[in-house]
This record gives sequence, structure tokens and C-alpha cells, in this order.
Amino acid sequence: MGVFITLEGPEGAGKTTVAQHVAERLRAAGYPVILTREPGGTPVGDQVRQVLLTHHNADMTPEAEILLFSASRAQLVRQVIKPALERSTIVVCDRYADSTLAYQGYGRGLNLNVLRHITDFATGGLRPDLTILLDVEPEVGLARRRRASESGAEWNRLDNETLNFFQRVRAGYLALAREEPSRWRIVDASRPLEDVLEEVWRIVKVWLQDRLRQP
Ligand code: T5A
Repeated sequence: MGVFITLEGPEGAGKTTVAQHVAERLRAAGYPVILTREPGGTPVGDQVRQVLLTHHNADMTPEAEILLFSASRAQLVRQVIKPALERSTIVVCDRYADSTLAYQGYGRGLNLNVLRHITDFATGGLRPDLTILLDVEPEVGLARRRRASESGAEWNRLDNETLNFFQRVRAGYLALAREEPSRWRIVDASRPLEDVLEEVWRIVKVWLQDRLRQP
């Protein structure tokens, strides 16, 4: 079986940049790797992503939102992630089910147990082996997003949420990481990008070495 690594964190934490860097370094080290993302990562998922993130759907209910994120995830797991793991590939995924617990659970206030049931159904119970939380204050992450959007990066429906919402999301991520410390590693993503990239790569390298030593 392969290895399933996820990157999590609030807006502008650096997940996409870090996920690309980790995938490149793993490939350079000789590992077979696929890099994917949520929502999206498949033709069906990319269409669902449009529905989720367009500003036209400002009236979307939290219940519709969780089901759409889950639809994209169900497709990604079966079409991309599981087949790759079965080929002993390392899967690096930019967001996964913990985003649902953080945003729809802690952020929107939906019941966490209900979200866990829906998520288990969508994923068939597939959980990441290692999750890296890029932790950053919402003000810092959103300022980065705003700067990036001025140079053409997407500014989506969820980027318009209140600061309070993003503060709940961040606190939610930290609570999830504390609940399951063996799976999560927390990285201070407010530091310069080079430092964040080096720390995440060191974590992944050490974690893989430890895993290879296990019988
Ligand atoms: N969502 C998603 C849910 O609500 N529920 C779910 O179940 C799922 C799966 C997805 C949205 O959907 C929500 C969460 C999101 O709101 P998205 O575009 O996939 O949207 O996710 P975002 O987090 O919004 O993506 P971003 O691109 O903003 O954030 P990243 O990936 O964390 O950041 P990145 O790497 O793109 O970097 C953003 C900018 O910051 C710079 C980068 O160069 C870039 O310009 N940067 C740094 N600058 C200085 N120092 C650093 N350390 C930096 N790191 C990055």
C-alpha cells in the first residue's frame, strides 16, 4: 500500500505551495507521487468545485455545501486516491476531510458527529496517514490571499466569510490536531516561505524513514 499525506490549514496558509514542493522533493528522492486537491481533482470534482466556489451561489445552505464537498471527495477517493495507493504511490492531497470538520463543523456550526458519518460514507473510511497543519492567523493568511488575487489568483465564495468564521476554523484545526497527535504535525506557517518548506520537508522525510523501519 502507498502513503496518504494531506495538507490542511486556513486560507493563504501556503498549502498549495507546500504540497507542490513536497511532491517535487519526493519525486526527486525517487518515490512515485501523485499530487491532487480538494474540492476537485477529477472532472466531476472540478465541476462541483465551480458550484461550491462561485460567488453566484452566495445563498448556498451549509447542508448543501457539506454534501457537495462530500460528492467531490467521494469521486476523488475512488477515481484517484485509492487506485494510486493500491499502486504503492505516495498521494499528496491539498485539503481533505479535515477541511470539512474545520469549515462546516467548527466554522458553520454543523454537528461534528453527523459530518463524520457523511465523511466516512463519502471516503469509504479512508483516512490520511499523515496530516500537516499549516497554522497561521486568519489576518495573515487572508492578506496573502488578497495580494495573490490582485495578481490574478482566484478569490472565491468562501474567501468572503467573516474574520470570526476563519478564527473558528483555525481553532477547529488546532482542536482536531490535539485530538489525534499521532497523525498530525503542526507547522507555524506565519514564517518566511523557505523556512516553512524546509520544516515540512524535514517532517515528511523523518516520518517516511520511521514508517519504513516499522515491521
Ligand atoms: N473547503 C474545502 C471547505 O469549506 N470544506 C471542505 O471540505 C473543503 C475541501 C477551497 C475553499 O473551500 C473550503 C476551504 C476554502 O475556503 P481553495 O482555493 O482550495 O478553496 O483553498 P484556499 O485555502 O483558499 O487556497 P489558497 O490558495 O488561498 O491557500 P493556500 O493553498 O494555503 O496558499 P497558497 O500556497 O496558494 O499561497 C497563497 C499565497 O500566499 C503566498 C503564496 O506565494 C501565494 O501567493 N505564501 C506565502 N507568503 C509569505 N510567506 C509564506 N510562508 C507563504 N506561504 C504562501
